[in-house]
Amino acid sequence: MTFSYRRAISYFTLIGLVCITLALWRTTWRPPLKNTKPLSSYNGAGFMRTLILSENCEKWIRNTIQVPVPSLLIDQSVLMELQENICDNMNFNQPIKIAVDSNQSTKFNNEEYEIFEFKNNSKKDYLEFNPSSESKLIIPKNIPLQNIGNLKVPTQIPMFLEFWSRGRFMDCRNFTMHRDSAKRRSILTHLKHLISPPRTPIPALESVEKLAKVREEMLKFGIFPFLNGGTFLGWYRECSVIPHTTDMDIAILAENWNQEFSEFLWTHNSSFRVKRQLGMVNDSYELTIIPKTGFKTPIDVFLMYKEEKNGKENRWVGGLTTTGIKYKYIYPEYDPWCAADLMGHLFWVTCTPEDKIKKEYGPNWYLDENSSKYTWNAAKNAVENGRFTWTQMMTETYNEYRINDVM
Ligand SMILES: *[C@@H]1O[C@H](CO)[C@@H](O)[C@H](O)[C@H]1NC(C)=O
Ligand SMILES: *[C@@H]1O[C@H](CO)[C@@H](O)[C@H](O)[C@H]1NC(C)=O
Ligand SMILES: *[C@@H]1O[C@H](CO)[C@@H](O)[C@H](O)[C@H]1NC(C)=O
Ligand SMILES: *[C@@H]1O[C@H](CO)[C@@H](O)[C@H](O)[C@H]1NC(C)=O
Ligand SMILES: *[C@@H]1O[C@H](CO)[C@@H](O)[C@H](O)[C@H]1NC(C)=O
Ligand SMILES: CC(=O)N[C@H]1CO[C@H](CO)[C@@H](O)[C@@H]1O
Repeated sequence: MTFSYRRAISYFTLIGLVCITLALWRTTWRPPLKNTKPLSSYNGAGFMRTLILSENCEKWIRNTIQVPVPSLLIDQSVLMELQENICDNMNFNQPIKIAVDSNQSTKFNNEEYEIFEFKNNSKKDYLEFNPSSESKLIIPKNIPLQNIGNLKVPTQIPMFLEFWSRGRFMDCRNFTMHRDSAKRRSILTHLKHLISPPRTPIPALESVEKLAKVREEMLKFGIFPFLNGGTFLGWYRECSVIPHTTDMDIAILAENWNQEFSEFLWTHNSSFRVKRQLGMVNDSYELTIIPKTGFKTPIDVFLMYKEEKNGKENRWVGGLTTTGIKYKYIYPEYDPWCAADLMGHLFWVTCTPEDKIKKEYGPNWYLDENSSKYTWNAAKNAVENGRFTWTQMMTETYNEYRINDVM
């Protein structure tokens, strides 16, 4: 009797140990680090084309659009015709739309033009149209232009038109946050920090500058990133970066992805390099890139996929644990067609920010409490989504690179 009793105890202890080991393995196992590939040189094959205006088009512009002060051509129908670069049969029965820097003291009026004003603030990386009106519109400042007389003509026309259609300005809320001071933190939190020190928060301004640099590099490939996750929450709630965040998040609609950009990241020509690649381009793809300058802010880039559900179009981004479990963060109908200011830099955002934030962070999104304890797979809109196999994790879907701190 005693004997079998003992046996049962050791048996259960063994099972217990196995369970604990399995549970630990499930959360802590990760595929080994991989060595980086040597960087090559980028040949420019994937860059957006810049138009060189034909002689005919140049002549047409010189003859038709003579402006007394420096002006920017913003007329969509004229630009679409110029994109053909033929200009044999130019006929416009509306006044041509041009824009003039609001600091111009020479005002002019002419029935042939519809004149808009823009503000070119040296502290911002964007131009602001209709600055004083409700329908403010902002576009990146760094646009290739060709000067013809006083007229500046955009020469990446499809890109310029996209800027225009994504330009509606969205304001942030600028809530004043009441944050826990270090003193008020619980003993438990202190203990936790002793065992696993929290990652160092990122410096806001420099991080935003790097993020703007990523946007510039992506635009060379026609990719339009938009703010996502904690970076998006910080922008909307605080017009800033949440002080306790440790990385930046942006997303790209999957159909807007250009594989050339990831080629580019493996060259000397990018200011960033790949620290980690998760998933596959068609499933739960995520890149973590870091600036080559040694500045530590990691930037997470997510692809946002489309799916049909009950006749409705949903969007989702993936998440992946080190052991291969996939998550889906679901957003019904994503609409990243608006533009925002984050510390002087332009970023695209959803036109319905509050709606999206409530989906992800719940009704108490405006409290800091939740976001400081936030773990990535606790989002309100996250569901499990199958898993990658061990072989996939070892070879393809979890590549974290061994990168020396000194580069
Ligand atoms: C990439 O950088 C190399 C030098 O590091 C330069 O020769 C080459 O022109 C650059 N490529 C592009 C597309 O700018
Ligand atoms: C207007 O601002 C631009 C730069 O934004 C500057 O180059 C130009 O000289 C200014 N013009 C006047 C009249 O101040
Ligand atoms: C905006 O101002 C900068 C100088 O601050 C100037 O180089 C640039 O050409 C201006 N852009 C336009 C569209 O006027
Ligand atoms: C947010 O509010 C603070 C003070 O209340 C102000 O200084 C700051 O300019 C505001 N930021 C934005 C982007 O509106
Ligand atoms: C993604 O592509 C791979 C082949 O590269 C294929 O095996 C896999 O089924 C695809 N996944 C999805 C979700 O379409
Ligand atoms: C997920 C989470 O932590 N939710 C909490 C957010 O904050 C409110 C109010 O403080 C709590 O009631 C939630 O449980």
